[in-house]
Amino acid sequence: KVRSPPELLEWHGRGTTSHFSEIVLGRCFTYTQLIRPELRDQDCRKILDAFKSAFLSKNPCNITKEDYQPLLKLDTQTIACNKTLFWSKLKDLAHQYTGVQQELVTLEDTLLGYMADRLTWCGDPSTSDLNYQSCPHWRNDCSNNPGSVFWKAISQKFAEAACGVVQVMLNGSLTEPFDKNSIFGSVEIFNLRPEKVHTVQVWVMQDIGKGPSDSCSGSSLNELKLIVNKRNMTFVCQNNYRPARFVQCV
Ligand code: 2NF
Repeated sequence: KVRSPPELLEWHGRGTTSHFSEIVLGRCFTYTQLIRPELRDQDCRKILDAFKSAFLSKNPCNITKEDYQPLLKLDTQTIACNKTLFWSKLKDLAHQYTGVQQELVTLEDTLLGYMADRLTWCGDPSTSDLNYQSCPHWRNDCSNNPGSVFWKAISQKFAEAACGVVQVMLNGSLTEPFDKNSIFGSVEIFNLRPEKVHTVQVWVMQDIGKGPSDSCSGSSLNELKLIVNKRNMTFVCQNNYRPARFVQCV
């Protein structure tokens, strides 16, 4: 198939990642055989099929959470209490930190998050192929695209499963470390179960070399505190949490 010139691209976002199916299948085997061998009996081909069935041959602006339910049902992984780490606008630092603090788990350290991290995917109603040319951009085209709906669905499930104390890493170098339109601010925080989660512990991390800041007492973090308290959970906030400071790159 000849690549269409840029002006004829259907959507404004990047197309499906080359070798999408091979990458997802390979990551699934890496995860279930090497990273979490307790999941070695998971059927990666079945997982890949469920993943692709969620969006293939469908309008990529009309994807729903229900499309991903068969995939989510195949994932039976559980996460221990007190071990969940949410992040917003600090992905790299959150992952550097879980790299050393290995019992903490971000969404990208779970099977589905690991399989999909940094990939793009979409299909088209007129074919059963992946669209490698372009996919809807979540701001410029539509929000109900395969990627956005996937991340929201698995973020919701991840939050619903959390228990005990949950950790949150936010970016203190932004004027609004807590962004109520982010996935953390719109999906994860509202899907924590107050019956199971007693405390939300926030670490507000600032870029190295920036002067002292006290984001915890700022209005953005206060907005988060109000949401947490209103949902009957305890709010704890710490600026530049020391153990995470040590893994922060200059
Ligand atoms: O790509 C991921 N690994 C990913 C994407 C979306 C959400 C992970 N998440 C989960 C993680 F587990 C975090 O706990 O949600 C939390 C982070 O999401 P966030 O929206 O709070 O944080 P940002 O740094 O603002 O965004 C993370 C990535 O998601 C994209 C954004 O462009 C960035 O690549 N993103 C944010 N909101 C949307 C949206 N509504 C979005 N992509 C599509 N639709």
